[in-house]
Amino acid sequence: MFITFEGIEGAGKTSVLDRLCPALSDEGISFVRTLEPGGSELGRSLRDLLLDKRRNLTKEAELFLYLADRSQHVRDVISPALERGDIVISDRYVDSTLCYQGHGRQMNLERLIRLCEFASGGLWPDLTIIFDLDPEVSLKRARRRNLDAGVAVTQGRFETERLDFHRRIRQGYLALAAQHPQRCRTIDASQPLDDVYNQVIAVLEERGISL
Ligand code: Z5A
Repeated sequence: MFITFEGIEGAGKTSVLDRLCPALSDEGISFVRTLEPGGSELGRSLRDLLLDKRRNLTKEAELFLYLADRSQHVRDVISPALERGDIVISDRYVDSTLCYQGHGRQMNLERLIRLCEFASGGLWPDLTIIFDLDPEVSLKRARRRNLDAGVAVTQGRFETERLDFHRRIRQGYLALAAQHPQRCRTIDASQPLDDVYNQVIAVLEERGISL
């Protein structure tokens, strides 16, 4: 099974994965935890390029770097793990391109879908969990996290974007969830972490993964 976690920045995906993965290991479930950008060896270099806001990438250059990252990620990491029978859980995948580049950067969605199909070899997730919350709350969380980690509050390409950019991305995720009700499940990420985690566990249980 190929599972993706999606949502706006600071929505809590990493925090839930940090709890979920040890629980999967305790149950003896074989899984691979991965992420985009940066899931493959090449991807780690691309991630540095992509998230460095000093680079002033054009939106087209940014898009093609995300697609290059995805192509390598699918071939080197995701497909081999699925072929072994492992569960793959990726922190971000195709829907991030549709929402960030499509809704956020306002690039043509039909074209983006075709490019994502091309880069991923047509591999779509079986289940996508969308962490939904108000961007004002999630951006505060992300800034607090950066302060706690001692990195610049505005570190990263997207943290300096205006609030309406993040609002468009949120709406993009909600639209995707409505379009793909079989694949996508939306959870309320504004709740305390324990509750968010329990919502994720409930979705996984519906799909036959019991923890
Ligand atoms: N991107 C793109 O544009 N196009 C693409 O195709 C792809 C990606 C694949 C990757 O950034 C960026 O790439 C991403 C989209 C873009 N940019 N943005 N924005 P990243 O990998 O560096 O970051 P991210 O994926 O956005 O994750 P994040 O910022 O690390 O957010 P998160 O993992 O969802 O949140 P978190 O780190 O778990 O939580 C943030 C803070 O909130 C932290 O201090 C937690 O302790 C706290 N937290 C978490 N949950 C809670 C709850 N429930 N209550 C209170 N506090 C909480």
